[in-house]
Amino acid sequence: MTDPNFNEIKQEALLLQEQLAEHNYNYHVLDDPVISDGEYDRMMKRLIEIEKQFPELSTPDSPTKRVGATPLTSFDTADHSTPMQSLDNAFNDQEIIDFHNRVAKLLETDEIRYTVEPKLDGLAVELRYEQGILTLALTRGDGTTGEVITDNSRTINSVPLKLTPPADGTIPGFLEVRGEVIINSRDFETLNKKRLEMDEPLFANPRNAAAGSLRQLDSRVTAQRPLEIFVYGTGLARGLEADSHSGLLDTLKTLGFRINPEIRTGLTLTEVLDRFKELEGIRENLPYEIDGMVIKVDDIAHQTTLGVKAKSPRWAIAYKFPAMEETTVINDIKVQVGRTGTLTPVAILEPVSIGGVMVARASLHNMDEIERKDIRIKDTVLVKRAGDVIPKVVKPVTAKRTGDEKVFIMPDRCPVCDSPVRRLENEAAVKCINASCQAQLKQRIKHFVSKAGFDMDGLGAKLVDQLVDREILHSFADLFTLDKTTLAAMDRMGDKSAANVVRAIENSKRVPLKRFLFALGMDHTGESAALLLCERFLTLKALETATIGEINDIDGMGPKTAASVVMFFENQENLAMIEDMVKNGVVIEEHQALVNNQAEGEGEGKQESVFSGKTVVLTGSLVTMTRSEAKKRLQELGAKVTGSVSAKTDILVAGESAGSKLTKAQSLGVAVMDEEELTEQLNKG
Ligand code: D41
Repeated sequence: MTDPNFNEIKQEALLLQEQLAEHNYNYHVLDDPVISDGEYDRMMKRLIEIEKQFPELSTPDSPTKRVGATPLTSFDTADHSTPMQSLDNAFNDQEIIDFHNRVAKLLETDEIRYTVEPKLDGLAVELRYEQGILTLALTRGDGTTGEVITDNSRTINSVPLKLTPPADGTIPGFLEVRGEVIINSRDFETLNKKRLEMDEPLFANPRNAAAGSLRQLDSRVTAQRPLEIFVYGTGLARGLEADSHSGLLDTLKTLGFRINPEIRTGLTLTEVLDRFKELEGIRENLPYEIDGMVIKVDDIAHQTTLGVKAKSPRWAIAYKFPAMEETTVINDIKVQVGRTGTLTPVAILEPVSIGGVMVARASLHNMDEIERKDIRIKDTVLVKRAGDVIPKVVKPVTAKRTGDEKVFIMPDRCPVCDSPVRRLENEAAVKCINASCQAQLKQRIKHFVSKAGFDMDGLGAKLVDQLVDREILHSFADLFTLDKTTLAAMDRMGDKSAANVVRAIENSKRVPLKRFLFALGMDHTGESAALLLCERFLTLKALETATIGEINDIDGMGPKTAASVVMFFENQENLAMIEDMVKNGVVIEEHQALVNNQAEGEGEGKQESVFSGKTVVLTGSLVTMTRSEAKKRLQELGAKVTGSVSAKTDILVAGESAGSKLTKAQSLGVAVMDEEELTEQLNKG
């Protein structure tokens, strides 16, 4: 029995499928959405409804397949049409030069150009398309045989369910595409935070999270995970011609695949080595983890001449970054007392070199973390160092346990002042609540004199420790009465350095309100909160009498900061301390209000933003925030954020590698703003 409206409904379904595929591509491959999430969801809901009623319309390439399918009981395995090879590794420039010389000798030419790709730290997969439709997805497995993960792959939004026909309309009849499935670093953090709340085991790193998500028997679970793909090559391919690797990537791009924007082509050997240094530099700012760079001979005729070895091609090599994870032993766990009295357990490690830096200590955060990870004294542990941050203990290597390990117990007395500690309700932190604890005083003073505070150059940690231990410093105010003789009498100080410190203290006495507030070290009040407070209240006097409500009403400010600021200024001792500082010569400069402040006489301190009432379009990729964050903040400042550029657009915010929208905006004479200007304006707002 067929529905009399079947043909009409079929047309609607086909249209929805096509439109959803396109919007999905715009969003996840181009990172350039043109409709709202709400609109997308409504269209998807309607299509699911239709396909439920008419299952024959639910084709394997329908966008509804992205939500997952019935769970499996185990994974099937299947062979790759051609083996997925691995890569040889190199760890220094010389090994790359040797690689180049081997290649040059075999090719009998020095004229070799390379394509270099960031080496994504994810999971290698192969996607098979028959007549343009995704029919099979396999993990790399051992290179010959992989696990069938087709349903799971369909849930990855940047995996095309069918190929986009290029301009001439011909699509390869059979195509295997290879790529790396990843989870970006920010999504990984969010995922782990959720798992922590749900009491589920945490993933050690984004790579494990990607692998665990892709190897789910229930693809509906995979669909909930923020997986992404970048493709880097092909397996067996019929009906696809390319004479260079870069040309191949271009073709894959036109077929609808996501290609990493950091890939560079046409590089000489020296340019390859330069690019490696460059990637090392931007590594921390990339939204995903990479563990090196893959170098490929670009010319496919050259590749063919070079051929393959047993397991890897002769025309490619991976240049790996030094490992940022190492195993070592925890010799002891000590407790440090912070500026606000928080007791932080610190692992004292058997020193180990991680990526060229000796590491002897690693943060363990708090007791909850130690218990959750079950970290014990004498455990062999995996330690990770990333950028400039304090190294972290990732997990214990339980296989190495001997039975001699000891469970760490948090002391119930402060290791510095011996007063009892307290664990606040609903908080992981254990605190020493003795306000005159010397450990706290030391940390508070170090914070006070730091660059973002009073910026007293030369007053380093060791000097502060001595001055507190010898009971010369009891409060911030004492800093301003330090003289040359006192300072010169400290260890490792001479007349000259003492004089320099005295001068630095003298010069620091005139201080902008923002730095003064930061220096005070109130809970939950870092540099950005200090700035917000300044912009709202302008003077210390006004802030001293502010209410929780007034502070909480500031955009970007929360109740925790509001409560801590009000509590700070209600405390008579704190007020007396500020008075002492002023007596000792400190001049707190009133905050310089921004020029485009709202008309005078307006009671509210809220400023007019350049975005208010404006129609704004975001394009290209942003480095310091996600598009959705930028969108949210713009909306908070009164902007209307839309997807496409038209004569009605007031401002186009163009991130990196902005494309057609930028061209269009320029031709329409629309104001264009780059990311730097955007952040500046957002911070003003
Ligand atoms: O980003 C990667 N992880 C990556 C891996 C890449 N960009 N290119 C790769 N190219 C190859 C060859 C040259 C063998 C086609 C690879 C891999 N292989 C690879 N991934 C896992 C094993 C090998």
